[in-house]
Amino acid sequence: MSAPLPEYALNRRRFLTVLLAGSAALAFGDLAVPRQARAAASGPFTLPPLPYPENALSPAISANTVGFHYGKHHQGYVNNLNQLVAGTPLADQSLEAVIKTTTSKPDQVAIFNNAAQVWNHTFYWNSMRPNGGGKPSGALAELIEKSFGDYDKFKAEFAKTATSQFGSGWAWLVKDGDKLIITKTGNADTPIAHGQQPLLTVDVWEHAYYLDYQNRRADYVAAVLDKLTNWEFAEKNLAA
Ligand code: MN3
Repeated sequence: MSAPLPEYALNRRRFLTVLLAGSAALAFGDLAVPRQARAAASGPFTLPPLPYPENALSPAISANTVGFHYGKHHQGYVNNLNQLVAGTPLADQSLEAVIKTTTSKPDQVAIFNNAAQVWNHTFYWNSMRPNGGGKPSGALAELIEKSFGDYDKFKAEFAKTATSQFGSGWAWLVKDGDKLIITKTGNADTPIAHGQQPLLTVDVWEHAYYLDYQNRRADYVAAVLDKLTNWEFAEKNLAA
């Protein structure tokens, strides 16, 4: 139950820091202005709209979880990133360029972490859809068979990778040459920092599932694979 509280507490502290620094417009806006306008007003990076209503993934993922995860955590990474790059050349770069520029640089860890988390979460929301999950079709189905044997073997390996990530992180389906592989990354790390092309991801930070599943990460991952996986999004990434 430890992950949501420290992150939220961090956002609160940043909020107070901004308030004390005299940026009254931003601080007040955080309370009063609608989400999109608020993000746009505070810096170059914005929170992309959620691709579906907050309750659309229920019961696999509740509206309560999506509300906190998108509205507090994802928004928090956007806010942090905007504060960290303000007045630097990174403020004029794309999100992907910021990630690639700051990866593996010890003095830019905070910028990398927040930029990568903004990107990873946008990718995560798009990796799911209401009434998704189950087996893919077409070229993707063939590639799953070629790479893993069959869909059930793919699913078992993905679930094993997602549940074995120690602590916070992400599980990914990644394009690797002419086949697919399953990988995991710790904390904010992301395949695009390593030149890889991801097709899908599942967030395995506790904040992604604790309100609904408590410590049962395996049940959360199974629900995503069975009910929510957005294979159309994966197909689009495969063609990219
Ligand atoms: Mn998350």
